[in-house]
Amino acid sequence: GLAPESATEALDWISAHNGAFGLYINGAMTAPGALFDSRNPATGKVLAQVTQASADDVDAAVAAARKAQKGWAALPGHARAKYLYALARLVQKHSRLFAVLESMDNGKPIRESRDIDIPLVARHFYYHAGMAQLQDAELPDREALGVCGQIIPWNFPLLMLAWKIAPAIAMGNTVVLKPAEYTSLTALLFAQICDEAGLPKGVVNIVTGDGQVGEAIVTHDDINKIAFTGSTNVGRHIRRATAGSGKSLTLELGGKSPYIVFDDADLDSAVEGLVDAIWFNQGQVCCAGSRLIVQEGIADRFYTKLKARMGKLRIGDPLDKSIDVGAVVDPIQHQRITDMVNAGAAEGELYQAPCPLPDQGCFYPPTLITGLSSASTLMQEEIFGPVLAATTFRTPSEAVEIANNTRYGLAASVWSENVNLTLDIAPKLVAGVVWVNGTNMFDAAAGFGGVRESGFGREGGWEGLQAYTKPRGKAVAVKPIAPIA
Ligand code: TXE
Repeated sequence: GLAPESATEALDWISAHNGAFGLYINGAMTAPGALFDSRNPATGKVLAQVTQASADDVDAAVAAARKAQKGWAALPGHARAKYLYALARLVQKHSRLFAVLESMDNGKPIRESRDIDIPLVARHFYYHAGMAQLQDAELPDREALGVCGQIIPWNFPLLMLAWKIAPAIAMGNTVVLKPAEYTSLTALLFAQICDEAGLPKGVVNIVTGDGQVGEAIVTHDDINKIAFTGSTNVGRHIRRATAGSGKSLTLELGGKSPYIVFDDADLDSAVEGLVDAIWFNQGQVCCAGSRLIVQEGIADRFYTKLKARMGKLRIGDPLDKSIDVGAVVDPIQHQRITDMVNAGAAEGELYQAPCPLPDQGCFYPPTLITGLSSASTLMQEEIFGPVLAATTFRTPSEAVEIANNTRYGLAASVWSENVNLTLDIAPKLVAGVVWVNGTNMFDAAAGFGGVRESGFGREGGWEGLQAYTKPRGKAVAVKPIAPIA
C-alpha cells in the first residue's frame, strides 16, 4: 500500500496556536474564550480546542462586517476580484495542509480531501473572482445585500465555506460565518489566508461554536441575509425565526436522492457510480444517492455485482492514501446511523462489507439493505451514513413514482443506455439536479439546490449570484406639474 499522508504539518500548525483557537473578527484572531474539544473521529483523540463564541462575540463580528461593507461594495468588481484570485491561489499553495487538516478533523479519506474538496474550493474562488470582475458589466442593476450570516455543516467543511463566502464577497457583501462545531479547523486556517491575501478587515469574520452561536446569528438585527446548509429540522426552525425580519434566506437541507438503474444500463458503471453516490464521504453527502431503485429483472444480478464491489472497499485511516471509506464525523452521528440501521434492517435483507474495521474511532461498514418497501423508514429518512436502501420496480412510470415518493428533492441519478428513456424520465423527477449515467457532478457555474424539504435557493452559477444581490433600481414615477403641451 501507499504510505499515509504525513500529519506533521497540520499538527505543527495546531501547536503554533498552542492547540487552542480564538475567533477571527475584524481581521484578527481573538484570544481563545470558553473552549470545547474538537476530536479526530478516526482516533477519538482531541485534535484542538475551539472557542464557543458568546453573543457579544457575534455582535462584534457583525459590527466589523457592517463597518467594512460599504467600502468593500464600493470597490470596482475587478478590485474585489483581485482578492478572490489571491484566496484561490493561497488555497492551492496550502492545499496539502488544508487537505490533511480536513481529513483529520472530519474523518474523510485523504484522496477525497486532496483530489476533490480542496480543488473544488480553489475552483469556486477562481470562478467567483471572474464573476466579481463581470459584475459591473453584467449585473449593473443589482447590488450587494449587506452583511450575510452563514451557517454551514460538517460534511464538507471548507467546500461549504467556499460555497458561502465566495459568491457573497464577490458581489460586495461582507460575512459572518459559523462552521459546524465538529469541524472548525479548516475555517480557522482559511481566516489565516484571508490575512495573507490582504483582504480588508471585517470582510470575512469567522465565529465558532454550536447551534447557540448559530441562533445568535440568525436572530441578529443587523444581518441582511442568512444562508444555511444543514439539517431540515434546523432549516425549518431558521425559516420560522427569520419570518417577518426582512432578512433574505436561502436553505440547503437534507435529501434522500434516488438512484434508478434500468435493465439496459451498463451495470458495471452503475455499480461504480454507487461507490461514489453512497460511500463517498461515508455517505455524509446531502445529495447522496441513498435510495437504490433497480429494475426487477436485473435486481439479483445487480446486487451480486454490488456486493462483490463492496467487498473490495477499503475502510480505515483517513490519511492512508489507499483508503476508500474513512470515519464518520462524530460518535453522535455514528450512533444515529447504528440506531437507524438496527431499527429498520429487519424490514429488508442486510449486507455489510466484510472489510475489517479499525478497533477504535467512528467507523461504520458500507451497508446495503435490499427488499425494502418504498414507504419504509430506511427508504424515507435521511440516514447520512454509508447505508444504501434498495427496492425494485417494474415499469418506468413505477420508477418515477417510487423516486418521487419522498419529502425531499435534491438530486437524482438515472442509469440507462436508452437516451430516449433517460430524457423522458429526467424532467419527471422532483429534484434540483438530475444526473444521467453519472452522479455527483458539480460545477461552480451550475446552480445547486433543492425543492420540497431539501430547501430553496441555488448556490453557484448566475442564480447563486442573484441570491447575494438585490435589485439596485427602484421605479420612480413623477406626476407632471403641468400638462405637457
Ligand atoms: O445538523 P445541524 P447535525 C442532516 C443529517 C444529519 C443530521 C443532524 O441527516 O445526520 O442533519 O446533523 C448549526 N440555529 N444534515 O445535528 O444541527 C450547527 O451548529 C442556527 C444534512 O449536525 O443542522 C451547524 O453549524 N444554527 C446536512 C449547522 O447548523 C444551528 C448537513 C448544521 O448542523 C442551530 C448536516 C440553530 N438552532 C446535517 N442548531 C446537509 N444537507 O448537507 C444547529 N445549528
